[in-house]
Amino acid sequence: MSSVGVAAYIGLGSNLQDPLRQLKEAFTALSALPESKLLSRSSLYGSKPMGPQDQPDYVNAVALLETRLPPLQLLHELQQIENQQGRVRQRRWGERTLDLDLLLYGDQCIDLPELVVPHIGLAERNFVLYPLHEIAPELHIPKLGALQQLLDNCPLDTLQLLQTR
Ligand code: ROI
Repeated sequence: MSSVGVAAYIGLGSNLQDPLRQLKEAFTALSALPESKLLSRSSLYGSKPMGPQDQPDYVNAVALLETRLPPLQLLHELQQIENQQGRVRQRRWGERTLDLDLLLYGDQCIDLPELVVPHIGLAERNFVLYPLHEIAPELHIPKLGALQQLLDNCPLDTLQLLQTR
């Protein structure tokens, strides 16, 4: 990538069809996105489902991209990766093969029908905050403040480190 892009943070989650493999393949796909560079990736974490409890545990992680893609184009690329990896989502708040959430796009606040950034629910999700903190401890999040502060108010609970970087 030639000129400097925007720092975009992507949340990864899977609880179907070999979640560890899903996330590793997703990191590979993210590293091949046009106009973008994969700058950093967190460890892989195991987490109990938020939502219905009668579904498998999740594997979660966060990636940092530097990108020159505009937000909606990046969203579209993320959806394509989800689909390429045979995304199935059986029910709302239920199990899924691969979720790629655009968590943050620089310091921008985006409020569109198809995209809300910062991602809704970010402050309550330990499976997002802890991996994010691992790769960006000093991060400030638009409208929400210092990541460290959010972490202090979000218990580690059942989140566990599965595989370090
Ligand atoms: N729960 C966990 N632990 N991890 C996720 O990535 C995740 N994703 C979701 C819902 C169904 C809200 N629950 C989750 O979309």
